[in-house]
Amino acid sequence: MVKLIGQTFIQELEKRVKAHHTRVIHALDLANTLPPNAPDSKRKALIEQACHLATAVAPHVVAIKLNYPLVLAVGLEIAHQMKLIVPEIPLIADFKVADIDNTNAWIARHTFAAGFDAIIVQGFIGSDAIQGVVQEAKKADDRGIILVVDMSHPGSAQFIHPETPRLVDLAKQMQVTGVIAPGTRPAHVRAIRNQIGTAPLILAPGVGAQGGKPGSAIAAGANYEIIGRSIYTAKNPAMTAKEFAFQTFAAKSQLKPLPEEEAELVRAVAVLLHSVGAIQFGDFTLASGKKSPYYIDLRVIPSFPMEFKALTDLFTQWITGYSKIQFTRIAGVPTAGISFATALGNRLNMPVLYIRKHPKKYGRQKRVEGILEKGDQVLVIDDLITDGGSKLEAVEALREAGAKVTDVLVVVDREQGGAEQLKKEKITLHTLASISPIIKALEREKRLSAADAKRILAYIANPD
Ligand code: NUP
Repeated sequence: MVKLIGQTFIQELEKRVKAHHTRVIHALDLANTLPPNAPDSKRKALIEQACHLATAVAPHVVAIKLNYPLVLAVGLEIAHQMKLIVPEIPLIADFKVADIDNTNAWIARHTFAAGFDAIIVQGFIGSDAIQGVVQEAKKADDRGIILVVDMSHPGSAQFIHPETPRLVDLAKQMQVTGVIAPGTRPAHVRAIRNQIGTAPLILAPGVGAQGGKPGSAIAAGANYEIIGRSIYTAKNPAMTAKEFAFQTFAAKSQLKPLPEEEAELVRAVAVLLHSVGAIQFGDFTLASGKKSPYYIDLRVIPSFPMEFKALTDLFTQWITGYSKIQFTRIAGVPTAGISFATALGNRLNMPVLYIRKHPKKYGRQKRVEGILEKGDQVLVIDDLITDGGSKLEAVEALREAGAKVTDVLVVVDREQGGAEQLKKEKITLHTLASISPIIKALEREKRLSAADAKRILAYIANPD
């Protein structure tokens, strides 16, 4: 196990979670009450006000974060004062340090000497500049370093977010205490958690005033939510902090998509299929001879490179974001599944196999093409599932060839009993989107009239 910088800080926070049932870090940003060049008496009064607030919220928060405006207004001394009044509360300096190593070291030295337990540092400054802070943190009895790898405001999308994966890699490599991730975008928090592993802390600001829903970043994998204005501007900050404490503590880390993520995934799949004509509405006669008011043909998707890439992105997002499926190889079911499996394997850098419908008439009569090694766990990919027949044939061929198979992932489930059939063979079916939610999404997107949607949903519920 890697030993992160700032172990004491990590343990102090965790102790407070257990003792106080909260995962709130209060951003105590009171500075706007003090005009520039205010007399000393006013500054002292602001320190008192901040300490008073800290005492009031202390039972409901794991830590307090102070930022530049307040420290610039009243001086670093505020940390010392706060430590005298609420010594049990860890203090985080939100200085988003972003200078060269030498300057950063000085900033960190003053900050830790003032009594702060952890400091927030920008990731984009690079490892040498961060190292300046690391050394000071170690000298000061192993204080915490929180690296900014993404931010909660809209502008983060411009420069920081596109670099988040590299910044997360840097955070891992430097074994920092934790990272800042946007509480306004739980899906980003989840991606960061998946990449960074379980040990480093994720602190998520943007909850409350900036629109993040309390508990949603925690559900996506954050350890703590940073909440400022919603608490200190409340009529009763202590009571409000207590409510947030309850909401954050009650939220549990979930692996399945959050409702809003699920809705977005379904919407994205539905619009993609509809825009390339992979789902059509009318009167169709299926291969079985039965009539259907809709027809799905996902084999057209690879003919649209942009949409094919977007679908591969959705598969990747699903696998890396929401699933705990373990696999060492990917196999495509003939014929449509083969192109999806190939694209996905390429994206994930995983070996790909495919299955033949019929064994080769010559040679070794193999049904599984590609290299399969003993004990390989294979994820089976296909475009569509109806009753599960072709998936079961593929699973049988793979198992005969020595593979372990427990999961099948498809784009669309036609909701015709496929999942139940697979379950009998101890296979779990995973789907990007099922047909009913797709129909509802297309209605919401005004690509299908309410009357047609109703008729199709009725058919799906009762196809005969
Ligand atoms: O990405 C970030 N977003 C953010 O809001 C990184 C931060 N450090 N912050 C800080 O968190 C911000 O400066 C403020 O101190 C706090 C959020 O406060 P509020 O929006 O809840 O009032």
